[in-house]
Amino acid sequence: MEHRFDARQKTEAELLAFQLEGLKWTVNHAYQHSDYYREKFNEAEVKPGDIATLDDIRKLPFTTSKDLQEGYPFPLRSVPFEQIVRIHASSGTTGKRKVLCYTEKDVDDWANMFARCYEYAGCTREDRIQITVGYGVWTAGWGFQNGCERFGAMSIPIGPGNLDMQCQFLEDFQTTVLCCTASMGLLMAEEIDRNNLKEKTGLKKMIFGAERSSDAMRQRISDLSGVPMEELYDIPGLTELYGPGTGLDCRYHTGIHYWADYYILEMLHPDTLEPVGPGEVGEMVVTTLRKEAAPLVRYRTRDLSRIMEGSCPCGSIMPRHDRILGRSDDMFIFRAVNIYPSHIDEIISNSEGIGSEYQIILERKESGKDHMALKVERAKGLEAEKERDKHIRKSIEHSVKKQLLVSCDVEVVGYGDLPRSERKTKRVFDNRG
Ligand code: DLL
Repeated sequence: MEHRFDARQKTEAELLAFQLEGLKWTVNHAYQHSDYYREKFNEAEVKPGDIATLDDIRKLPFTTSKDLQEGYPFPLRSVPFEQIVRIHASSGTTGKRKVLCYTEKDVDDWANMFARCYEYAGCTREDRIQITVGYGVWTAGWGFQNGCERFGAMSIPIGPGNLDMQCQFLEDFQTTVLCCTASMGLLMAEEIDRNNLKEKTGLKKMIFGAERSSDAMRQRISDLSGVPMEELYDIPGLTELYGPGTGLDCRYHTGIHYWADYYILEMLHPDTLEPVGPGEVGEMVVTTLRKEAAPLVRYRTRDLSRIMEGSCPCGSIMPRHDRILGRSDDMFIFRAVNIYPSHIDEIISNSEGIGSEYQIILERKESGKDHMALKVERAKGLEAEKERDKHIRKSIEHSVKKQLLVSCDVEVVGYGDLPRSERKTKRVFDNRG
């Protein structure tokens, strides 16, 4: 297939040279046009002229979400207002929203970057792409929409909710690609199954992201929707870095190819901020190469992943990172053990007789002791049965104890009893005050 939106650079050396040019441009642009960056660079005693190699990125100071919040409402702005054509804000519900502004070129670059995602997912212009993520100030709907139009497939811009209409559109328009959050993917798959639509739709692929999805969740989505596992594509993205579409796992699923001609990705230890070793988990720190309105210089995303080594059978020179494993701020400390929700994902994915949804509820007892409850759903089609439920409970409690070295109480609830979301699902409830 012709790759219209792939990077122009054809070798790694060309890509690195392009990155160096972009890095120099960004540092110069930010220094010249943003008071915020100029001050930060001055404090760190670094000038644009000090960037001569890609390694010189390490001379640059970090940018954090706190900087974005302090600069509200137009943080990192590096162009005059008359050049800003749009703003977006993160879905975050805590503190001030992160607001990012875009020039016409930023919007255009993002559409090209996103069109590449459809290309890597093996879409064609014959595809009919139903977009069920939110439109509005959130980047999601706009990202999938503009990318789809740029790519040239037919878009069906429905947004979230309205499951009846979603299913009717799937059937009437013979949608071939469904774009959603992972949570909405599960909801839609359950709805397809409930309405016996598997045979009636032409659904071939699903592209979902905005949150982590466990292996168990992807397997359920595939089983219920009839879309094969190989055709489920994980798409990452964040408001600060344009929005969705910063990479995609191609059909070989060897990791997420990230668009290294748009940004540099460093994988750093979250405490020391030094590069982690090859293949080790670190925090993703990104520096943009051509973003005008709100460039990012060493922006700490808090997302954790690792660089995948070797090459992908698809032949792309775009480097890969693993799926996003969690966020450093998702971690909770329970009885002195650091636990990530992804640890629980893994245990759930390897347990029999249960569905993919769960909730972790942390409480502090009057005695002052912390308590962890884990709610899981019985697998679809299984009735409550005392002995079986007890076996499920005990086996998950045992796995948690063995793998995380802490105790928890498992409760088995009916299939579909835990809340479903059309956006991002909250699964950890820390009520310890
Ligand atoms: O969630 C953009 C997006 C929309 C991506 C739709 C993909 C699909 P924010 O609301 O700014 O933007 O949230 C960004 O969500 O830092 C990650 O922690 C998390 N995230 C996004 N995609 C994934 C993914 C959008 N595929 C934050 N896997 C990021 C895991 C993800 N986490």
